[in-house]
Amino acid sequence: MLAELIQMLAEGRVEVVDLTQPLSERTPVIRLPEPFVNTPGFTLEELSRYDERGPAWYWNTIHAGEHVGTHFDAPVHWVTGREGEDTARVPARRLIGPAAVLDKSAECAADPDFLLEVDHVLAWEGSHGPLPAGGWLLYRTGWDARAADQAAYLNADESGPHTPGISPECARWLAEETPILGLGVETVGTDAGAAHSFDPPFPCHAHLLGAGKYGLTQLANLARLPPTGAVVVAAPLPIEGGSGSPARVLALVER
Ligand code: 23J
Ligand code: MN
Repeated sequence: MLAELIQMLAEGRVEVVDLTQPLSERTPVIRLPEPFVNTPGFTLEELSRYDERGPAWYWNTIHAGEHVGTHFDAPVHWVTGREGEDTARVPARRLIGPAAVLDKSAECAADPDFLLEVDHVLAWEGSHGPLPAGGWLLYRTGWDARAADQAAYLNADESGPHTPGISPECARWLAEETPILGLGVETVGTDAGAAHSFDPPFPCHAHLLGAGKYGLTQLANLARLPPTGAVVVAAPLPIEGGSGSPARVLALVER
C-alpha cells in the first residue's frame, strides 16, 4: 500500500497541498482587547551569515508566540482543557487523519460575521456523509485571501474584529456529539471575531479543547481540497508543556 502511495506521488496522482501560511514579520497575529496580554509575532534574529560570527554558515534564532501563523491548539490551551494534553503529549497517530471540507466562503463574503450552525453541518452530511471519526472538520471561509494583510485579516472596527466563525451551539455539538478530531479554520483563531461576546466566550476553544479535541488555524489552500477524501498531516512541534505550536499542515489529495 505504501509502495502504491509512493508511485501515486511520483506520478502526480496524489498531490501534496500545502495548507500552511508563510511565517514572517508580516504574519498576522490575534489582537486581544485590554487588559489581556497579547502574543508577539514571528521574528528572525540573525546569528551569523557567512561572516566573522560564522564564516561558512547562516542561521537565526526564531522568536514567536506559540499561537502565531498556521498553528495547532492543544487541549491545555484553554481552561476547560487544563487537565488535557499539552502539545508534546498529542499522540503522533492523531496527527494524520481524514478531512471534511465545508465551504461557506460565499456566505462569509456577504457577511464577515457569518456563523456556522448545526443545520449547515447536517446539510453537508446529507450530501457527503457523516463527519469523519478521528478527522478534521476544515471550515472554508475565503479568509485565507486576506492573510497577507493584518488589517484586512483581523477586519476590526470600533466594535471589535469581524471574522467568521461557529455558533456556540454548533461548537458544543461538534465537540460533544461528533467524532471529529478537531476543527481547522482559515481565520486567526478557531473562534469568530465577535466570540469574546458569546456565551460561553470563545465557544470553539471552550468546547472543543475541553473535549480533548484540537484546533488548527490560519490554514491556506482549503479551496484546493475536495469535500471528502483528503488526508491531513498536521505537524506541531512537540513543545513539552506547550499550549500549541506553529505547524506545517499538508494535505494529500487524489487527482
Ligand atoms: C488566546 C485567547 C483567545 C483566543 C486565542 C488565544 C486564539 O485564538 C488562539 O490562537 O488560540 S481566541
Ligand atoms: Mn491558537
